[in-house]
Amino acid sequence: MKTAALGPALVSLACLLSAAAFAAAPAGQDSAKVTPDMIQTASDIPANWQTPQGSFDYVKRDVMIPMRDGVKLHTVIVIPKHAHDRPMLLERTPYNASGFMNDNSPHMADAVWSGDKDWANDGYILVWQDVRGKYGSEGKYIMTRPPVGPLNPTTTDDTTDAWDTIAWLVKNVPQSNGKVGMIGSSYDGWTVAMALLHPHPALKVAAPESPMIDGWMGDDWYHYGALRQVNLDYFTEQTTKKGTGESVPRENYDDYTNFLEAGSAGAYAEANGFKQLPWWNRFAAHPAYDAFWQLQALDRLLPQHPSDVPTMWLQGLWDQEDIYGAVHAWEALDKAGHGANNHLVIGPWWHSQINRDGWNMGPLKWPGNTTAEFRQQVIIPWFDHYLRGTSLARPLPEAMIYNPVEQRWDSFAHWKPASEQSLTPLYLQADMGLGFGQPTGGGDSYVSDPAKPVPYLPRPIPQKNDRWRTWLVADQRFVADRPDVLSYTTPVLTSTVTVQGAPIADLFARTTGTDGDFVVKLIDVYPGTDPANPQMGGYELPVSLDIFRGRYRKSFADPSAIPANVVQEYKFRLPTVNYEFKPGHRIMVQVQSSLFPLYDRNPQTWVPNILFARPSDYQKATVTIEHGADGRSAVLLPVAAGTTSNH
Ligand code: PG9
Repeated sequence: MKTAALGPALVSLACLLSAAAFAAAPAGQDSAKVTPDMIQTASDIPANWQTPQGSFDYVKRDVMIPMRDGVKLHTVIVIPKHAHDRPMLLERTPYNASGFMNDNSPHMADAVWSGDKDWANDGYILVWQDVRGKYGSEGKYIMTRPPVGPLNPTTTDDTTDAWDTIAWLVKNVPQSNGKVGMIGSSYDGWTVAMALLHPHPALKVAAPESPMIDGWMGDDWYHYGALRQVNLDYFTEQTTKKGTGESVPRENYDDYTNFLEAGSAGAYAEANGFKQLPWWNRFAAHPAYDAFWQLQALDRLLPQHPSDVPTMWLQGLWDQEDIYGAVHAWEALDKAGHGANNHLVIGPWWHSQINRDGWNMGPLKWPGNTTAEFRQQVIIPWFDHYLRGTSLARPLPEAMIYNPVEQRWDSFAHWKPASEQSLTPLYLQADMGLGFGQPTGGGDSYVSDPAKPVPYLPRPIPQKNDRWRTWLVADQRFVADRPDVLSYTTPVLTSTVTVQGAPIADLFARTTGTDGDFVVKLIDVYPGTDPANPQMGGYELPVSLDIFRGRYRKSFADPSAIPANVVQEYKFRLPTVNYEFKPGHRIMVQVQSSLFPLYDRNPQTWVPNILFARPSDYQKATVTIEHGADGRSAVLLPVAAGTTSNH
């Protein structure tokens, strides 16, 4: 009361004082008088700053597009100035639509991020949208929200949101020709694939790039049941905040140490607060390939709802994040009879590299900028064909796969899905040999020690950095001296072995443990010296590799303990290749039982959920890889017809 009563008196006192302040300038310093316009008590930041765009060659619109349930999604639309009759390129993202304009240049092609510059130069209207619940969009965010159905009892998903967005765009962007193409890589490739489950009629062409298709089988979360634990950062980055989330704080520079000291992946996650994250809790309750995973696997759903939209399924040969998705989505559609409008493209790239420069893949250098050339000469003309009616110089073949040895694109009028491949076994042999001849008896053993797992990169391995992008082409000599890595090698080749398709690892192995992982790498061993390129002398280049969790050898949905000391077959598909092993080179197959810390450690004793294995569960095991009467271990190669081999 007292303060309130004094209020007006205080105000007039303040006025008197400030009047006194104006008057109080020292004699002779009249120019130092303080006037009211010098004083600002409100914020210096205007509520809604608008950059004058008069000189810009584009117009940017920030809009909220209403979905069928009333939720509004934040969408950025960039339109070339004076445009009319232009196609629209739509990308739906959880990674901040506003960030795709990452420069304030008045020129559209300079203002947009690297992946869209060529599209801007071609005159496209560019549209980026925040998915539900992320960044500027309303609604609830759900990680790769499953389609409406048993796992999603609402009326909306990323299929309906894409539909509603396209319906709005064709009505509300008068500069467009009413035709939309969808594009995007990884999560944004997943949103393209989701749109294809029931596409709006104005969606005329689509390119899911490195799309996440089956997170359990071979994309971001697991590979055949082995957890990709370095992706635990993704859980927090994506779901701790509506905007950019936090990454997990690190005690040590070397993630090998961080994950080893934590114990299990579950212990690491929960020590870092993950129990607060609904996505982690759902994830941790479903370590096997149960209904939770099966019902959201897009390579299962797409053939049930095939679209007529011409679609380019695109990924990298060494895609370190989503190497499974595009190939499997394309195969599933092709096998179900929808090959006519679905195409497969595999470039010599790391994950999402298509949107950046493509001069090289780690130490492998290409004769040109493979990504820019592909964008300008293949994908944009192909989109133009469906969105602007322009003719194509040549039709897109069923599959286009880069041949990294000949350094050229190979076109395939009929690319066989893996189930139709004919395979030639390349057998593991005695004395660490490798060859196409029948193997002679025996087996080789190593001790797999969970206290000393095999690293996937030379240590120290910091939290994801540039080495992450190219780890799949790392020279494998860094593990050659480890006693727990078996390296089988052919003699020097005298003729070319061409491999086109998906190699299959077919191991016969026994272990003293009751669970275990198997890593198989198909490697090209370069000749010992290369005067033109000295650092490639003797290089051991992984051509295709993957990991398989032994408990799933009989069923991905119902894991079972491995009977100790009993030979079991572990058969799993490796990533697709288009490769030539040249004369003077040797082929190598490496076998090991861990790939750490990218994948969590298998405790090697049976536990119901490996995510929560206790420290005492982690036990050494002696693993024997058979190549005799007890089983002829091999990598089954899709050797191209016409290839000759001397071994
Ligand atoms: N590979 C990332 C991802 C996709 C989908 C789910 C989780 C992670 C990405 O680059 O978007």
